[in-house]
Amino acid sequence: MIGKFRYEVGEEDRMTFTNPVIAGMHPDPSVCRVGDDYYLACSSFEYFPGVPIFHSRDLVNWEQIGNALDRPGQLALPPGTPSSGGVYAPTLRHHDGRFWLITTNVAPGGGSMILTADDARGPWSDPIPVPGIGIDPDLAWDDDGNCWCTYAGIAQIRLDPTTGRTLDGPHRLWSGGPHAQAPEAPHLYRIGDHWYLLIAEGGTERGHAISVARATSPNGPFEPCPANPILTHRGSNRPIQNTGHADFVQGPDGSWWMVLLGVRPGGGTPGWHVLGRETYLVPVTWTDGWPVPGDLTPEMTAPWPVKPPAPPQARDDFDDPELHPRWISVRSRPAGSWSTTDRPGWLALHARGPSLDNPGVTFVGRRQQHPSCRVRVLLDPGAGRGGLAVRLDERHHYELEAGDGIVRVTARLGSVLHTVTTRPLPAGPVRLRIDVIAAPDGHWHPTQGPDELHLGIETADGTFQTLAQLDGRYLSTEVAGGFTGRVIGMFATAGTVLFDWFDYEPIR
Ligand code: 6LW
Repeated sequence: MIGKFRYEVGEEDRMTFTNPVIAGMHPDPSVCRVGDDYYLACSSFEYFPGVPIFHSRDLVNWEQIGNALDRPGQLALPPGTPSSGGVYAPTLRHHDGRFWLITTNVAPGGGSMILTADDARGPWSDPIPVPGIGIDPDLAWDDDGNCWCTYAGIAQIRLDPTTGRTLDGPHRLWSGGPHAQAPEAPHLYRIGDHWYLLIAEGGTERGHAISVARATSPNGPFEPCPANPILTHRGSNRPIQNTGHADFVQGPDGSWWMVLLGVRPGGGTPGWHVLGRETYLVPVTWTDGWPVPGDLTPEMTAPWPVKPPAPPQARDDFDDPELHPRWISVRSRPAGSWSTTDRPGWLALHARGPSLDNPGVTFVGRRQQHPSCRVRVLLDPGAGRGGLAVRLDERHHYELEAGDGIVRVTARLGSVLHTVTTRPLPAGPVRLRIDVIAAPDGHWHPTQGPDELHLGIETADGTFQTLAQLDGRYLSTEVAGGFTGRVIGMFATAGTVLFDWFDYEPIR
């Protein structure tokens, strides 16, 4: 039977898929369906552009199609914005023929805001401020046309989404289980005869959990599900931890699913996750009118055909004048700080700050998405200085920096700033390379770190001259704190530095 079905859907189709469905720092997923298309948004914190937007036809393979906050006029992250400040959890909905996105910029001078778009690819509107509400706002409409905005706490207002004006409230709704910390991430849905309020509780760390309550009106009173929390991996030996912050969606076949965040801790105890919080997919069935999530595992099965994932594009050679939406910068990316036309086919970065400790450093990077990966750049430092870095935040980063006749490996670990080694800079453009090697399975030791980073120079024939091997735990969320994961990227710390290409390849 299975064989017959496989034949019918075609040899290239397959039913199994791998979690996470969006790897790397893509937390707080919110999803909506428009016909046969799915769209998903995530948090982005201190990075610009903000709120990555993804598209999928099968809920499994996701392509980044833009960022909702991609103009400086939409998103200000001043230098005083701390790491893990900035843009928190969005909600993405499609209503009345338009996309609606609500999110919160917790940076100084920020606040909650609504954006709309006819096409999720953009352009997205300028933000409509929504004053006076908490983080994690949700939007839901009832049949009378009322728009309900529910946020962390859990509280709710009725608002005019076209002006951001509160029309009613706030009212407290429900705060999850007794003594639960951090009731947050609410999403409100009308499903059948009930309004369901799906929330996260327990904090976004190992205690993270998903609970649900229902009512016959969008304002309650809400009756908690007797099986709460309906999903948590706390205290378990499962490889996916910190599971929470979910959003319901129906698959192409009408079955129910949730997208949610989780992490993959590595190494010994207490376990270090380095890729940030990632987006997972789990099935949901319904019993007595309550949602029952299935097993959340790295290998999953979908009841509809799923194409094998396209191999990640290894090289960006900067031939396109626009940067792909996957490239992110720290707090801002002023027009004068980068160019693909100074030397066509090269990315030119113009320094704004002297080091990666600087909140306004010129940095263009991408999320690390695989536990083991190889990253290489071909860089011409000219008379400037710059290189290749693995960044967790200002106080936690490793980098290779070329300029002033040397290549330097620097490690910044909290208050400690250390030059690990230096080497004379070879003449002409230089290839810098970082291999991230995850700790092997089956060699568990309590003090084993999650991975090792090998930083060095590559010769034209591909020979890797390792200059330093550094323990990855110091670039983990458990050490640095906060909500983010690693970003690997190019930077300039003096003058102008040119990059011909940037390669990112998973190592399996
Ligand atoms: C987000 C909150 C959370 O606003 O973490 O895991 C916060 N959940 O809902 C930052 O991502």
